[in-house]
Amino acid sequence: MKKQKISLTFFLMGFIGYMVNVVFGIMLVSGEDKITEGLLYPRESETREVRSLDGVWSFAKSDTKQPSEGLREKWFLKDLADSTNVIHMPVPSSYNDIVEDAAVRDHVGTVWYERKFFVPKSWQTQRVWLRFGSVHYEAYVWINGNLVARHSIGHLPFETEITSHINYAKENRVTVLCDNVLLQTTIPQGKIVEQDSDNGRIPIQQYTFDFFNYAGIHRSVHLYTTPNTFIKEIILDTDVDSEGNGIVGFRIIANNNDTTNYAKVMIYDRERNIVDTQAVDGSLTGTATIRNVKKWWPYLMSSDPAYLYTIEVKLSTRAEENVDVYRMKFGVRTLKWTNTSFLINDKPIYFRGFGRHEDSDIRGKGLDFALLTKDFNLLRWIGANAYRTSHYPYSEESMQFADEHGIMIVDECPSVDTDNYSNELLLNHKFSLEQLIHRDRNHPSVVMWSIANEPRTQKTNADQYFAEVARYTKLLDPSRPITAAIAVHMNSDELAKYLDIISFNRYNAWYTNTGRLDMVTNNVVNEATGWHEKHNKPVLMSEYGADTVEGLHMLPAYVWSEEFQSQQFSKHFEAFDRLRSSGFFIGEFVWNFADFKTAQTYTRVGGNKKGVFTRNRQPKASAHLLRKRYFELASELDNYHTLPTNLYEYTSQNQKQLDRNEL
Ligand code: BDP
Repeated sequence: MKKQKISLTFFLMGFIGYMVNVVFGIMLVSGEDKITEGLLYPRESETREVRSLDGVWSFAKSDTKQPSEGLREKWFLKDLADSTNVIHMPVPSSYNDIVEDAAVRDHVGTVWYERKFFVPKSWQTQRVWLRFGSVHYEAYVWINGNLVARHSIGHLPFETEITSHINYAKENRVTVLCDNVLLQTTIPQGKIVEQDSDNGRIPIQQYTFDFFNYAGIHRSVHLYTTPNTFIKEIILDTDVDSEGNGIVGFRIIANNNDTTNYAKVMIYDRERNIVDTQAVDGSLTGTATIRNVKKWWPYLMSSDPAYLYTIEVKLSTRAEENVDVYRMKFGVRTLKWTNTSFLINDKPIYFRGFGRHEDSDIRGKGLDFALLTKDFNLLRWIGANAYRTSHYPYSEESMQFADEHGIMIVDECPSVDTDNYSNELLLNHKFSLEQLIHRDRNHPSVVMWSIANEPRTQKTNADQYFAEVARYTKLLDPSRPITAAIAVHMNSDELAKYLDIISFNRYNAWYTNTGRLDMVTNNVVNEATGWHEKHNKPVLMSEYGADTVEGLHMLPAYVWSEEFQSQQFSKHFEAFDRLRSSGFFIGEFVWNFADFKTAQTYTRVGGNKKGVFTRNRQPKASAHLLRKRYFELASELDNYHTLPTNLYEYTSQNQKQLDRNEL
């Protein structure tokens, strides 16, 4: 089915009665047949060059009352500064917190970005590509005034070939229009309402999800080259045979689809030794074997976790040998699931992890390598082995970090609080999963797909809707189980039956029975048991927690204090241990790794404070408690006995004996 759609804000502005002069006319967007192509992560090789366009761009916010002004006046045809006032804006970053102006922070609608660049003459014989790691939510891109790309759904990459639009003899200009409007048919959903203000009637963006709707060019922008004939995709499918050899199925897709292409595939181990070489032609499909493979294990589940190999693909055509070369890292591991357990390399997984956000001060959701590195250091420090990319796909760079550090990922699409089911929403939801799976399918760290967070699965049409989302996800990737973080009561939920693993979010002693630490443990045990009994599937708790202001201490424990968070965690730990002994419970994820910004409401003091770390990544008291538990679990479940020497502070000579008795 083909569908016609115009840009969100333009649609919206028509809707609320503004004068619209849509420059693009009607854009075609198709439905299920929309399949992502290409998008290999930009990597240099002897046949490819990569250039970053990150840095300081020019930026202009549209006037909320004249949202289509820039399009009407064709700002993309000349320098942005010749048409409007521009300011400096870093890329990558959200734009919201860079300026001391609430109008920018709370802007609804379109903004403009622009920068200049040169391309070396040597690129003239190559194809040139422009790639965005993510622009939230909808993006239009012009090169030297020509519209070259359009993409919607934030948190996911897109690219386009710009070879024929490039000037080799002079400067080039890239202009980006970014639209942050969320509607009932976007993923995630939002709603625009018009309200009276002191400055007249204005559009307000409403949304139910609990994180700030940051917008802008959130991830890196790259220019890269490929030869004329190039490797468009590499799809891996790994397994381990009964003798312990790694089986690496690979499928290479070249852009020209020519059956006379051929390729040489080499597999290297971590020490750069060649462990297998394969020559393939025609279909470019084959299988490599790694004798005595070193499996990819999660952190603390092996003494040598996160082992990665490198696959090197050299593509040749009848006319030219080694026309394109691409290398990428991969891991070999198996996943299996039953109605009570989830196994990696035939060993049961017990998740000890977090729900998280891509969020920090100043840059919002902008990619930041210092933050990324710090976060992975903290994950290791605390002994976690997993996190969920709540509530949208995280950066490609973070997925690479997860592979390298052995952190298992429950990879979530951007559907949060899914409601008001419609065909258009369904198409966009499926497309978000298609783009996500296309992007992340080769990562060993990705062990599960999460198809939604807290969808309203008790509502009319939820059953039919999620039957289709689940079917489609499994069709795209049968090798990983699917889950969703459910908050609806099990008696009214219509989704869990379609999942392989049931995840549930519940805030005992916080949103229910606030402050009652004596009403946590049994409730958690009963709810998890109920889910298992109803659906006969493994169960994990995907969110629990309490808002906590760092430095607030109250004895006896009182909501918002550090004591309360620690004690509420501890009550959950008791429940989890009882559940572990009943055999179907496979993991615990604290909400949240760090404090994060939300929309302004009277329930949030400077944002959501359920972090175990502050927004600035400093530990609250609960972090130390959680660290003990996660390492103790690693020791008990995964034979990991090299515990950090500073896990317990010295208190007395008697302590060791007491600890031993307790363990
Ligand atoms: C859950 C949501 C999460 C929220 C959390 C909370 O999944 O996004 O941040 O509640 O309220 O319902 O802290």
